[in-house]
Amino acid sequence: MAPHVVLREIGCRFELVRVDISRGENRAPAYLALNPNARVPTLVHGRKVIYESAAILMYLCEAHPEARLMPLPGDADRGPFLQWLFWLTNTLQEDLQHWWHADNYLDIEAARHDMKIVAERRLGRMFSQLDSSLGQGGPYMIGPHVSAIDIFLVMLCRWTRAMAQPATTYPNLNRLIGLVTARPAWAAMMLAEGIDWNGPLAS
Ligand SMILES: N[C@@H](CCC(=O)N[C@@H](CS)C(=O)NCC(=O)O)C(=O)O
Repeated sequence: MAPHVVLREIGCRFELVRVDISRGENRAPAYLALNPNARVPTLVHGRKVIYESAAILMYLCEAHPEARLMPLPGDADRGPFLQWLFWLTNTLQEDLQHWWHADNYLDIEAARHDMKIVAERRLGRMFSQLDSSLGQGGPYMIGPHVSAIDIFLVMLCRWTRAMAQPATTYPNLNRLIGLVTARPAWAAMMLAEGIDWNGPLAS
């Protein structure tokens, strides 16, 4: 979702190729040749193949500085940008993976159940941290201007939709979700992906 929104924000031409995880298409040999992790997304740009959505975001934002979605080297906001991008991808997203895909980590059902409970507790602390950070500055993660961080974070907020305390219940996060989802690039991404905030659109 996040690289897809950024592609639309920067306004470059691209072709979207659907990889249906529910049908195991991410494990097909042709896809594994591009991304041996069997994960989406993967960006193919000429001869370059790039996976990991945070890396794809940086790659796209650097190639299109005019979109102003990432502070460039030398900018005072570069440090906070990198901090949040790495934290979102290696900390917040990891616990979200534990909640959604406990089966990737544990074989025993009871242990998976425990893992989800712990993950949800940890996620509550992380979303409180984000909400408080947004409350002190904002309305975006690195101040008054939207960046790729906000797009990446709102994508991860959607992953909480089935949890007891989804991200929308945190006031400052909810304001950010409203701002990002109101962007035409976000709306176009959701339409093209055939999803809404709560899940897949009925076919
Ligand atoms: N760190 C990777 C994670 C990507 C990821 O986990 N994608 C999920 C879909 S949102 C996936 O491909 N899941 C397939 C699976 O776990 O089998 C990234 O940010 O690109």
